[in-house]
Amino acid sequence: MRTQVGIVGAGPAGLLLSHLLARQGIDSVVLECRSRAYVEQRVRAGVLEHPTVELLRETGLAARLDQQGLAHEGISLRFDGGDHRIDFADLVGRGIVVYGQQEVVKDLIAARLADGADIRFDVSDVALDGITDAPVIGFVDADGKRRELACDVIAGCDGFHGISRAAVPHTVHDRQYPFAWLGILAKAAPTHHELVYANHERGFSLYSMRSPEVTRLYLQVPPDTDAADWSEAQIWDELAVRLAAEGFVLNEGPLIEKGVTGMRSFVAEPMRHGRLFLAGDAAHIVPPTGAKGMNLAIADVRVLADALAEFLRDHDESGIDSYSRTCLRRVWRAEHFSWWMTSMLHNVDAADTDSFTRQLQLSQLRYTVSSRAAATSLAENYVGLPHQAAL
Ligand code: RFL
Ligand code: PHB
Repeated sequence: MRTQVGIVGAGPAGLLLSHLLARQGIDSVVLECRSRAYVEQRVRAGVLEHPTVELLRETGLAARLDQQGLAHEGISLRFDGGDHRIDFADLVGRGIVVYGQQEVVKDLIAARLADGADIRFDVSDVALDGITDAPVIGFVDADGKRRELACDVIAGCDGFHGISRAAVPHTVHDRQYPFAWLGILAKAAPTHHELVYANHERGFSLYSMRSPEVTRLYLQVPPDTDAADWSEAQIWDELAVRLAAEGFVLNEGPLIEKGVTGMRSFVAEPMRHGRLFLAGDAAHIVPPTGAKGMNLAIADVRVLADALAEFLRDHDESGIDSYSRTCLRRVWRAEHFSWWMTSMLHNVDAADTDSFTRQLQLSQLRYTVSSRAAATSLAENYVGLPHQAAL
């Protein structure tokens, strides 16, 4: 088998890269170790930044997004018993769209298959070879046969637990947080039309949604929490306490999903070795508080698709040579924003609610909601800095 770009991983990064390359006349094959049903059902991100939405529109991927996505023009920060809206439309003239990551993945798979793309699900034993000059990806296909895919370049879009990162000699920047998120998806109509980020002395809580029928909610929990330890009743009681605000009603409903997500900041530098390029979670992770993970994966592959097209079509290496540097500037902006939101909103010291850290958090929150300059900074980062911005 031979292709121009061998892509490992059919998450948002790998699938969008394949789509963007095809638009520039470049062939690719996508290898995914999970089944199609699994990647289409995996519940993850929900917030699409403005530049992400624009890119999906420009590249013909937004038909369902424009019908079903929920356009939001702000978020609320809730703390100290008060609710404070950050008005994105007023502050920066742009908003976000709430649309599940698995819906983006479904749209991408449908578009690629309609275009005759070669996406192989259920592959195993993926191994990368010849990275410095003549790349070959070895794998066992769904039918059990061992195959080799020769390619001009490899894109490692295989997420945080993939195999690609290990093939790039890199330096790691890593921070783990002393808490996790217990997330639920509930068949309950949202009662509030925007996201609520709540700083509460019992811990952070986030109110989000997926559709007019489905609410998505999160609770800060200790990092070693087993989701099974929380009954439905306990979850609803705790959410009611942490999200409480005047006039706020929480609709309860049966749970569709329940899981615990760890919190981590992680960057591997550089994002390229020879003819292997890392993109998305394979190279970097942010804690979910800033809603940046999928958006960063999408920004990476936009840069990568252009760089690879120039290289493969015009033999111009300038884009592939600057790929890692260009992406890492945006990555570090998102790392900072996500760390900042996380630090401001979580209870880092459950034993001592009068601590120095707690007072700093409350001061930062009061400043953020009362100063137009501070609120604008949050809004500009949250809705997403333009892909072309000098960062
Ligand atoms: P993915 O989505 O992990 O896809 C990688 C794919 O590679 C496959 N794979 C392999 N395939 C072949 N061979 C191997 N050896 C392989 N190893 C792995 C995997 O099966 C998978 O299909 O990475 P990608 O494409 O870089 O996309 C990144 C995003 O998925 C991630 O950043 C976001 O989900 C993070 N995230 C959020 N991002 C946002 O932008 N906004 C949000 O609101 C948001 N909320 C979240 C989140 C992540 C969460 N969790 C569960 C981690 C909320 C949560 C709870
Ligand atoms: C979500 O809806 O899943 C979501 C929203 C905002 C975040 C993280 C997750 O910051």
